[in-house]
Amino acid sequence: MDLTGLSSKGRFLVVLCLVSYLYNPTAAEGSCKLKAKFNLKGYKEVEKKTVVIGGMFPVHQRLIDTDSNTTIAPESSDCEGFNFRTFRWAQTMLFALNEINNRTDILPYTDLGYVIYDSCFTISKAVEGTLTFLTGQDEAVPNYRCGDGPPLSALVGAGGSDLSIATARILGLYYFPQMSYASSCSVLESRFQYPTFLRTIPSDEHQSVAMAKLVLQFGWTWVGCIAAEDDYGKYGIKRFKEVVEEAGVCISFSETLPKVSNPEAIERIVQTVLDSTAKIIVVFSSDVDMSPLVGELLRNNVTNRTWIASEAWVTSAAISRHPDILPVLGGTIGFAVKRADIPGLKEHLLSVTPYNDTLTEEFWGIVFNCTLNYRQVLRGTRRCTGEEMLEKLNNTFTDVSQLRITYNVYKAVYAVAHALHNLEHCKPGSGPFENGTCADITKFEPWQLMYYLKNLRYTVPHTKEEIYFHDGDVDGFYEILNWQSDSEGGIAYTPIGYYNSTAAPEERLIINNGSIIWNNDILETPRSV
Ligand code: TCR
Repeated sequence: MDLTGLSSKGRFLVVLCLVSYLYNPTAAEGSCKLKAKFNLKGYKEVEKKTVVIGGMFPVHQRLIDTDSNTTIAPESSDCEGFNFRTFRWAQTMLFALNEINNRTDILPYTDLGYVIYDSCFTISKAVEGTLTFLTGQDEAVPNYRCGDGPPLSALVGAGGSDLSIATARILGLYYFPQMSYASSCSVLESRFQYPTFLRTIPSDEHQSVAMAKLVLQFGWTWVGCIAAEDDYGKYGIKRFKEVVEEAGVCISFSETLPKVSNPEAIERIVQTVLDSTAKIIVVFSSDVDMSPLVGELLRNNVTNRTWIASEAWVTSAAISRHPDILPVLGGTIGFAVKRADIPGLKEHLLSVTPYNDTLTEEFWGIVFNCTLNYRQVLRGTRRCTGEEMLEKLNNTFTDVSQLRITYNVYKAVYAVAHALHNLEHCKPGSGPFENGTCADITKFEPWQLMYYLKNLRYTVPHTKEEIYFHDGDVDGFYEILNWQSDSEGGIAYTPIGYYNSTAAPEERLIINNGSIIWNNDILETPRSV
């Protein structure tokens, strides 16, 4: 995509900051100038009536291990492990901004610019990005809004709950709004702790209860639990256990998936699974943390188990597209957030070129196994022509069949845009602030935008879903999916029911038992022992 295409109204701002700037505390001292070093499109001289939205996406999966010796000045670490799924999320934010900037009914007099950071699935990167965003500097020097650029509106992000918990603490200090698309942990419900946090993904309170109800509905009384070593895993599984244990279910084992590579720990977990008589195993984890376990399960050919998936891995191609996955994870049942079709998104994703920014350059090199960097060409890597065709690839990035978190990103960007629109179209005299005053879109305060976000009600384009927040949260709705074999021997995510937290208690969990196919193509409900 051509970033300059973002502006239909002639004025806009594009700042794309990335991961890899250096941390150099002395250089930033006392300076309030935005340094263009890693702003990929540069910082266009700002005209009035541009508002900047921040975005944060875990595009890389981890930090590169750096030397901890202190004989040289420390630098901010680089990241590795490019993730196609989360890169799609980041591109969806650009797509939504582009769509909004082209519309004449939302923010007709204002353009939305953006700054996007890569949180690298790492808390320190998320904090660094937040400080950089707030301060408007390449270096994270806490000096809120020292720049004289356009007003900042909200941060869309940051990815996993552990990251958002950290960024929400900083943003909360300034009463600065954060709109999350994937951070579902129940602790983020607390407006006392996180006063300016909102999200388009339901709280896991609903998911944990829904999972527990599912286990009880099938009459299972003996289950194993595995959770990632982060807030998502820990709190998700804790609440699940509370509910099932109260109903008399026993927990056979409770294991934790390590955050950093630890093959021995994974082998131990697989041994526990093999040694246990429990046939039902609940896994609360992201696909990234779960992947090593899946590899080990495949190596040991662990079959005859029924896996219960949390939202973060239930539609993950990184897991379900493993060759030979069917005998091991076929029959899995899991919870997924709402899916949508977003017209135009596929075309946008296919229009990405290697020259957009450093992320697209890296992406291109990885998907086409080539490089645009002449030094690497000298070292023997094939040179990219730039004419390679994304259409020809069957890739997670361009796969738009399961737009779920992607849809949440889309909703989050629209939420911020609608709130800004309402702020801009306030009528002086009948405004919400003191003596009926309004905020000024060219220089509003974060708490003023927060007012509009809290009281927002809007309809999402195309899907016509109506969104509003109760104290920052949305209703708990999940589709329940079953992993069945598709015509090519891969996995199809077949819907078998849903969970709706707003229905009457006995009508919340609806499952069509007849449509489930269990592990090893069995039609009969498995027993828990
Ligand atoms: N909430 C998780 C993170 C997460 C995620 C995902 C990560 C969710 N869904 C899909 C990668 C892919 C749901 C959290 O930490 O809150």
